[in-house]
Amino acid sequence: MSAYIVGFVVPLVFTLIFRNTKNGKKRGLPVDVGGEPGYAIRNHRFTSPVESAWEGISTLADLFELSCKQYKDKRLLGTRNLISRENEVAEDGRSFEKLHLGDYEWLTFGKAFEAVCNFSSGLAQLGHEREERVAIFADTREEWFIALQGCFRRNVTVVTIYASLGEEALCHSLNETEVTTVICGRKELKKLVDISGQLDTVKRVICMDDEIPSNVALVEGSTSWTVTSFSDVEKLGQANPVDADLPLPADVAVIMYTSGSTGLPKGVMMTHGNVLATISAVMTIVPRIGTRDVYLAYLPLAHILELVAENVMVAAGCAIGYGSPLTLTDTSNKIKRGAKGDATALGPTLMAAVPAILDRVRDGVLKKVNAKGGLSKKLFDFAYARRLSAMNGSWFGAWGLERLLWNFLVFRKVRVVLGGRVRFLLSGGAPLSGDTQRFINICLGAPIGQGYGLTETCAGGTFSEADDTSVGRVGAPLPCSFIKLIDWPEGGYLTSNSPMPRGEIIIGGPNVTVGYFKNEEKTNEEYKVDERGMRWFYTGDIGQFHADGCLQIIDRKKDIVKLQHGEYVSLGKVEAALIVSPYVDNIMLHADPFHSYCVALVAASQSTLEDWAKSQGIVFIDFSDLCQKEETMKEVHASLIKAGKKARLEKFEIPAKIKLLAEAWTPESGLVTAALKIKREVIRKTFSEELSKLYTSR
Ligand SMILES: *[C@@H]1O[C@H](CO)[C@@H](O)[C@H](O)[C@H]1NC(C)=O
Ligand SMILES: *[C@@H]1O[C@H](CO)[C@@H](O)[C@H](O)[C@H]1NC(C)=O
Ligand SMILES: *[C@@H]1O[C@H](CO)[C@@H](O)[C@H](O)[C@H]1NC(C)=O
Ligand SMILES: CC(=O)N[C@H]1CO[C@H](CO)[C@@H](O)[C@@H]1O
Repeated sequence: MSAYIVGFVVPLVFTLIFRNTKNGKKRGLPVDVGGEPGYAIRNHRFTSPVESAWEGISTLADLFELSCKQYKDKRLLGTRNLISRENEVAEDGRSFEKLHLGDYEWLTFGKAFEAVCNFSSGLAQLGHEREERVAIFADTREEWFIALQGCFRRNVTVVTIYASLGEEALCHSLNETEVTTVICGRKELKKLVDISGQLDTVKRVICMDDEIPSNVALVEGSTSWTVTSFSDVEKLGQANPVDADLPLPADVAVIMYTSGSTGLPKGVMMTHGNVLATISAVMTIVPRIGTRDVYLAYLPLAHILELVAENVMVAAGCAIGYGSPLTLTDTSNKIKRGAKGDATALGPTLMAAVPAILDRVRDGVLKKVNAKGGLSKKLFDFAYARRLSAMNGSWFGAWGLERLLWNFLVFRKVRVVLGGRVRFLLSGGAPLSGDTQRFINICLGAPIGQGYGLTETCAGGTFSEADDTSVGRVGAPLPCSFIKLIDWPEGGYLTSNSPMPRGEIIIGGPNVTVGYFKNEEKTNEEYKVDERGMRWFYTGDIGQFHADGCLQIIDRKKDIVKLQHGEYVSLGKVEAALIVSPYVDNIMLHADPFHSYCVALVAASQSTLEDWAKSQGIVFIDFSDLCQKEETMKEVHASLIKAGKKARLEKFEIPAKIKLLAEAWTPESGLVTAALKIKREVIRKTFSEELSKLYTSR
């Protein structure tokens, strides 16, 4: 996954807002709700929260079966066949695995349904009891989805775990949920074997790859695990069919472990009803979604955004082609030179992305344009400026001859990077910067729907409508959610603030999950049921409502620190302002109530810093050496101060001292979450020495 880290997710974005004042369309409307006093908004089209968009359908298993019957011979799940695996040796002697992948091979809805039934029967035949839980621990792929639906047909709760999760967190989640069957890929199986001594409840492993790693034989001898390949489970089920044992809406479908920003991961329990509500709501926001659409699936399915997105595609009769972040485009790291990336091979019309990926697409395009230089750069810049000023009106109003011309001359080549057919992008996981949103809008010619939601609310929350051309906001409430702002006087955020009501965001509706697994205390802290029976989740995020009912995230409660002299510093806000420095790959601001100033840890951007050093004639052994140098630190610090001033930060908000780190922060290193948000507690602990040095040294 390391390829998807280069960019950075801005935790909070304070961007300029281009308001679309011409059409005064109200996207969210005030609503009267129970519970704590506050300012609540609902979706403009639905007066009460949507629970299911389909008559008589109340679980994910029902929905899948309905779609499979309806779209029978249409293609549903596609996977590329592997032509060859090669090792390429780079100049520095390191070797990289490169894949040569062929075309997509498809399962129709009908065949996918058979595969799901077979797997479901096979699971029962292996001896997995209904009350026991299954864990899926793997990268996104076809078998993941089949296994998920197979479990649903037997009312088996699925525990989902990020493939990049560390050992401790992995043990914790498997232990806590007493999982008996783990479904994983070959790579994850190796990890599992390493910790087999600590897993008391696991009895069976189903490996999605047919070749089973060699160290497994050892474990099979010393533990009671049985390891079966996925295809054998399907065969077993096909030969010995077992009747379905369907769940009810209130049964727990998934326990999703989220790599929280602090401590051990928490398991969020979501019922079939919860997930169905979000799916029903998301169906309404993707314009004209239908059987002609093709969706490229590559984000982790262990993330609620992807899980909901794929189920939406099934419900709408779309085709889902699987890919991975490392093979996404023709120039992706793992693609053999000259071979096709996933997007080129599939030609998707719909994609989901996290801001980090979109930032990378943008940086990649700009790099190419700058490298070409000369006339073609001038042309690009000119076309971009023309389109930007045209877009300042309405998105749909921006048709016309000139647009066609620029698209043909300039942007067509950019569009080809993602296959050339993308017509709608769904972005979630973290706020997208306004710059990137505009860039993607213009270069891809496709609107981006930006969502705000949490695992705890089953990704339900808000979503920006396709015709909303503003940037920096996350849209109006989804049809399945009510959004309420409540006062947070300590932080100075009140619903009586003008010009906009502000406060802590709480989310209510049928989408709000039932709570944390085996953690009643935490559940009672963050979830509340009001006197009218509605469940609310307290997000800890601070937002404000615009006049048209759209939400903007402006801060986060626990990221605000009071300095020695009483000034409040919002860590996320400052980080978002400073990360624009070209030398910064990632940054964590640290404020301490016992000091009057802030300090920062900076994961430095290797390419820009090395370029700078070369231009200055600075000699260095390696990047880590360069990061230690006084003059490098000064240069980066100066650039941070400049960025801070530009964003009108107060003096006390700009770090007085910084430490440059040569190593990038990746999910594998545990310093950022799989959604690429920084994990403050972990980073603080890892670099506690560096931090205290920053405060003690002169
Ligand atoms: C589904 O499984 C759960 C947990 O084992 C159980 O409590 C529930 O009654 C089951 N639902 C049905 C419809 O059997
Ligand atoms: C899981 O449980 C086993 C036995 O109960 C214990 O030895 C192990 O330390 C536990 N691991 C974690 C991460 O809690
Ligand atoms: C968009 O229009 C507003 C006023 O209508 C103007 O202030 C702003 O600079 C414009 N932005 C661009 C990128 O043209
Ligand atoms: C599981 C859950 O939270 N269900 C709630 C869904 O929302 C309705 C009201 O819209 C509540 O009555 C349910 O309790």
